[in-house]
Amino acid sequence: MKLYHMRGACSLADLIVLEWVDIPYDVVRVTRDTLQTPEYLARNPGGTVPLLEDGDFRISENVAILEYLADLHPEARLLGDGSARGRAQVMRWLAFLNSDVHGAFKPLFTPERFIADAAFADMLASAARQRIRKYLEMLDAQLAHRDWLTAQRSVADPYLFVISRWAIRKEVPLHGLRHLARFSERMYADQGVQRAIAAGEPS
Ligand SMILES: N[C@@H](CCC(=O)N[C@@H](CS)C(=O)NCC(=O)O)C(=O)O
Repeated sequence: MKLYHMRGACSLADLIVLEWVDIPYDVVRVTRDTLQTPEYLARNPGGTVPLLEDGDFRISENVAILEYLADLHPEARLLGDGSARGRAQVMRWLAFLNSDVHGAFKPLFTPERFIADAAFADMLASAARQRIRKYLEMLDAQLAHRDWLTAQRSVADPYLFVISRWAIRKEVPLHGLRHLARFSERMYADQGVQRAIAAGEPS
């Protein structure tokens, strides 16, 4: 299996899941520039990571990739406890992270796509940080009485881990979000997470 990954990107979530389900993989490291080359766009017209190639099967979109990897190894139970309700709970958090929370970071990563006048970039960034802070409060509350977003470890957790790393990098205020902080510590202590970071972001 091949995973296309960009340093610091949401594709780290897929690397973590590859580690958790113990599938051998190769990382293809790309940059924002590579993503716009005709060769890459032929593979993924969206020009984004992650992109997964499994033999002759190619799939983009993070939610689809995470679900695919988890489905290949149902014994790892990364999509809930096997019940329709368990899976729905995992998908609920994954959808929220991928659409709302991830989307709210876009003005911080690529402000030029949202605002032509750089003079307003600070206002845009500050509004984005406030929006993200609200989302992180919801996530922190969800973690108040559990170790993971749902009753057991799932594909939603590596996505949240990526988001919490972004929040630090982009200076989103994190004061008081102690459940989220503990969640990050748990993830950093996990050997699969450590291997995924080493594979994707070698120093
Ligand atoms: N809808 C896509 C979005 C993925 C996405 O935004 N990836 C970012 C990295 S986290 C990316 O490739 N950005 C490159 C760019 O937008 O130029 C998905 O969920 O997989």
